[in-house]
Amino acid sequence: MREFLKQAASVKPSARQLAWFDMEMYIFCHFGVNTFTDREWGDGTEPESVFNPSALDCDQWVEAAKAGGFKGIVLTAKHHDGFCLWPSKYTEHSVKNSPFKGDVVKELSDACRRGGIKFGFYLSPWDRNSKYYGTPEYNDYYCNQLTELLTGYGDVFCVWFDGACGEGPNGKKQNYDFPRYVELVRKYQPGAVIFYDYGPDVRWCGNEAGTSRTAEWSVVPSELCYLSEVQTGKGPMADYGKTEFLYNSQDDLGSISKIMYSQGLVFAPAEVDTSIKGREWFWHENRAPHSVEKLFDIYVASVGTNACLNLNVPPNRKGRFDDADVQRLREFKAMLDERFGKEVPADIELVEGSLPLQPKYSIKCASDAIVNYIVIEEDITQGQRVESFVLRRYDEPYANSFCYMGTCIGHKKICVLNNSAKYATKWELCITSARDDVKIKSIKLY
Ligand code: FUL
Repeated sequence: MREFLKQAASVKPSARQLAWFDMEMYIFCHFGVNTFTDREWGDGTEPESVFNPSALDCDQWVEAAKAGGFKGIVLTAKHHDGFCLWPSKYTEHSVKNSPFKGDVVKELSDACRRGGIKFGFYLSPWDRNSKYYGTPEYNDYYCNQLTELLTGYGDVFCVWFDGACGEGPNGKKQNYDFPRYVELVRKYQPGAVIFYDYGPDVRWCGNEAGTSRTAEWSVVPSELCYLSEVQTGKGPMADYGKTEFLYNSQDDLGSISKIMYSQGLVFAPAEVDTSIKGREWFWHENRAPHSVEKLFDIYVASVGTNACLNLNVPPNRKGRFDDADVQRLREFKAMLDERFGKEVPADIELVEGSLPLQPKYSIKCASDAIVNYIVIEEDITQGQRVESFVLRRYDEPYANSFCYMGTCIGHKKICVLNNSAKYATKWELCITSARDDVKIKSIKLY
């Protein structure tokens, strides 16, 4: 077991995953025929003439994303309805036959470059318009479109594959050739992370509500993320049981009790994708954005729980973000700056004699300080190692009382202190279990 846990502790992210983790937040844009038909899933019969943004302004999207602190935008280049936002050579069902005539993918990728943020795209494998869907030719069609997007629009940071697989116009379902799609992305955009429900680089967190699980492991069994690179041997119990029934919305994907049955482990961190308003992805009339407090909770549940946040902001029929959404993004950034803009100075020391797998850190700050958040980061270039930790306060009269119990740390863990704990001035952070020598990158107080 010890040997296997050491292997589990040293499952490492790729350079593209590290760059993605550092972005922390990016914007999702669902835009297409549904924007004009008031639907969430088009059926592929929408005439091209419905797509007609009257004042498309991708620079406005980029400025709004930046004002909210977001580092990139992922655009639905094609949703399930099959309508392409770029003039693809391989179909007539695109912007080229709409009154708009332009190329939204080009407008946005250029605007992102101008604005200094990253560009990514979503290309739905499910296509309810293509006559090829449900036949082997569809995989060629899909790869041709993927190649157009990978080669025509500069650097791409993320290719987002939707796991949805329904029937096409002829009533058939498609077997998607994911290994081939992955190979194409690696060939033309080696720096891009690939999102899909099950990895390879980024996996779905399992819900669209803006939450993640208590223990969000980046290191998970290869049975869950079968397209990711396997970095270990099999678990010590793999000959006696299986983890093959893992599903991405299950509560526990990566604790010791799960990984010990695995055939091998991969590094596949989670993305939390959710919408700035309601549960819908496309623009609809009269939808107010979530409150800024709710967006903050989503931030803590995603970025603060070892995941990245992909926040959907739907462009409207003009081709602009709603003013209310832009305003909310600004307020969100102001709240992040107010809450995390300035560290509370603290003395942090490794407690002498603590064990390598159970290190303790003493944390002290000035007597008049108020600490709302303690933010801990592991050095994930060395892998994800901490299984559990506690924060205890040490000032009288509360000496030795628990104020926070946590599981994973990983890229970033934001511990929200309760009303009484925030007035403490002495704490101890105790790692209570880890898979190998713990490598903490930073402990910060806000
Ligand atoms: C799902 C789709 O069916 C939704 O329309 C949306 O695009 C969401 C992000 O992924 O699978």
